[in-house]
Amino acid sequence: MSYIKEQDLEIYQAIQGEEKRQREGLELIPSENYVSRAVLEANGSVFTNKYSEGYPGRRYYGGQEYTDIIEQVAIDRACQLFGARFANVQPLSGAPANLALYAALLEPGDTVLGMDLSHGGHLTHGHPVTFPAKIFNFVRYGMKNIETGEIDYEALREVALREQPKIILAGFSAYSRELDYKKFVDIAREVGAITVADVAHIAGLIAGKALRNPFDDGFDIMTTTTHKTLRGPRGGMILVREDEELFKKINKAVFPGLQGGPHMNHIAAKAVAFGEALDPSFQKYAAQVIKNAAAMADVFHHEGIRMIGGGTSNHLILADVYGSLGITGKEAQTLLDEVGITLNMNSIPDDERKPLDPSGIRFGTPAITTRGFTEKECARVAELMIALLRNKDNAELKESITEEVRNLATTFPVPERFI
Ligand code: DSN
Repeated sequence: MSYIKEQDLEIYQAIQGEEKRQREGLELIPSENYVSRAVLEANGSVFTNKYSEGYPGRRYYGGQEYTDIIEQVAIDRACQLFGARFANVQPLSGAPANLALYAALLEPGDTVLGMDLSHGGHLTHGHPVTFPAKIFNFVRYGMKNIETGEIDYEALREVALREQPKIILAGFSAYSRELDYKKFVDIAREVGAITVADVAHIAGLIAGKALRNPFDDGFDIMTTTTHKTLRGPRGGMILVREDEELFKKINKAVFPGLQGGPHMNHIAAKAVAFGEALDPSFQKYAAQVIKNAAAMADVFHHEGIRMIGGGTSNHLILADVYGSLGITGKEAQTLLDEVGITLNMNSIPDDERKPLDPSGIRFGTPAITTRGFTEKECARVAELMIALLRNKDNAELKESITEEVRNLATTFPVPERFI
């Protein structure tokens, strides 16, 4: 950091501040994590200087002897991690990966069947405010029972039979239960649709063999980010189980269809992170993420706080704090921020409140598990959260919670290496 410090104090100080915030607070945003120093080094490497349009062995610029090495290593490791035959590691993030997917497989006006955003789906699965929603026809499925999280597979089948989608999307950003991938595949086969799992949130849990791999049930494609449970740099990726023709279309859609030069520094960092995820220790991490989330959910359940889906089977929890405690998601987010616990406000299904001041909070365990938290500490954090939300005007309690949060953070420092 000595160069930034000398040259640009303002940015140096902001980086230092962010590092301190990450070190001293407890990160519960379920889509965030801490990367290793090795990943940070690769991300900050000289590959940032390089243009590499094309793919390994087929580039449009010279000087590619090292870019080809890192991209091929990233591809091979990604395929090994997820049991895929093909991988494109160039998408800049999850949203561009999904855009490339649509560009590769759809004509304007074609239909995609995806999970309703208000039931846990993602903006890029066709929310009306997004650009793809102007081009393609998105139709929806949701939960049959919000209290158990069970997906309405009968309705999903009916919509599929009626709308004849080209793609059936499984995947979410605020859903806490496992999907029955086999049911998606059976329905897709009936209507001749391509099955795509957007595993952005749970990629690390799949790679770590703690959650079921959609490819094992016959899914055709997975899209993902690389920076959430997978614990890599910010970025995206598209995996194809088997079909080379699908993969060729995806490659063309990513480049030259939508992107120019790939961000080779990010690809180097992806390769390093995938190497870490292939280490046996990563399976322990993935299993612990889920155990820790379950421990937090147990406390919420015991304290009578409503959780959408009734609890969790993955890394995240969506709690209805407005319904259970009379405090809005926004108020809860702010209060928790003030004691050093970061999470995000989130709409709940059929929320009567607006997205910028919703009824819920969404939180999870990927980052605190990276710090070494086990069920015991996670249960304690859940207790502290609830105590604070129940006693928001008690300044003394707030102070003691702030201190306990800081002590937990000091006892479990952010690690620098994972293998
Ligand atoms: N922003 C990501 C999340 O928090 O889930 C999804 O895009």
